[in-house]
Amino acid sequence: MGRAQPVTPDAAGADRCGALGCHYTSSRAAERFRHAIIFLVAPLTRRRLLRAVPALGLGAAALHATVPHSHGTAAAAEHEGAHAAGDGAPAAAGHGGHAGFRGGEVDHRANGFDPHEIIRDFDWGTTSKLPDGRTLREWTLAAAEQEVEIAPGVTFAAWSYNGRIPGPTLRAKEGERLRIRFVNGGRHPHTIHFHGIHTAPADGVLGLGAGEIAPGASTVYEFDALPFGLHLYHCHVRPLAEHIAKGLYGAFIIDPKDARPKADELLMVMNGFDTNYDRANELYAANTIGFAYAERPIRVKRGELVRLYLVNVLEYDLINSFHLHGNFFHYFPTGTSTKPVEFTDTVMMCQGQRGILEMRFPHLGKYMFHAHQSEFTELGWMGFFEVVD
Ligand SMILES: [Cu+2]
Repeated sequence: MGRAQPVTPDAAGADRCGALGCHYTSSRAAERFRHAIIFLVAPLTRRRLLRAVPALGLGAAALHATVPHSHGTAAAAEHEGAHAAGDGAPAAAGHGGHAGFRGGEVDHRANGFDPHEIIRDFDWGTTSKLPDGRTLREWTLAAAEQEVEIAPGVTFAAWSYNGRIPGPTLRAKEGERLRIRFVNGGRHPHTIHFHGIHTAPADGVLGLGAGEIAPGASTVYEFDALPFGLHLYHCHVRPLAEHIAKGLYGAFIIDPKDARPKADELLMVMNGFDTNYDRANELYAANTIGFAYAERPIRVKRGELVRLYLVNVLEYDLINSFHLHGNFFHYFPTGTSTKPVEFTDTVMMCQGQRGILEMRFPHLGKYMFHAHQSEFTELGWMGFFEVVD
């Protein structure tokens, strides 16, 4: 391990990293909205990153040096630590011959969330009865700013709902009354815009209802759970792309009155991270952490019905996709019908599109899933199902 690089004050009073080629300065000089620090030997796009990813994997140290990344406010110490950890660490080989960010592990505890928990974590809120006998279901969501380690050694100055990305997977039953209290704990105005059928004031956009919610302020969104299906929510404050790309989004499921058949239910929100704020993503994932489900496959049972709620919130890329190996699935676009429209192994989605996939695995073993844009796959958006008895 090498020693930490010195951080020295520059003429403008900012802390500047002494590492060769590192343009890092502390938050004192950093532009306030982005609070992003770019560490690069040259302007690096994801295409350059892809060329740098060796066929057999990319270690955390190499990744740190290669991926443009951001540091949060007053992150000089963290930055030093990252350099120190990076020096001389070997690049570990990925398994299976595909490129990966191997050789290190994301600290899910420090992040405050784990994609392996998010995948089966459905938040039913708290319920009570309204005078008319209907169920009222309630949640509180708070926006916050936090550092998230999105790949080993790569941190991103994120914005989150309830400390996780994606935010809580809100789940209700068709026709219930829903009440969501929103508290803005961030330093920028935010909202929650829900997809679904509701009145204009509940839409969570500028000029309607409470409009944009100022830092420290709160509001309540209330509407009926309609229609049944798989929906999403996200912040709708301008610049919209950045408010979404920072991490303010989540899935929102409304179960039909006649419940779907029992299944092993999973959630994947396909996302990406623009770590150098050039409006192109450097890292891709389902549920935020690249390669999380490759490092530790998702266990499912042979012959059991698996229901995957799949949402695309990817910003900056026009399309995303999901492809399953060794199997086919029934596809229910937006989940608004209980009859599938397609039996396929690949589905393509624009931002905001979502759907339910149902499958049973007839054979034991590991089955890959990934974006069928190979570039996204190589930059994190892939994993495995591990079929067991
Ligand atoms: Cu926002």
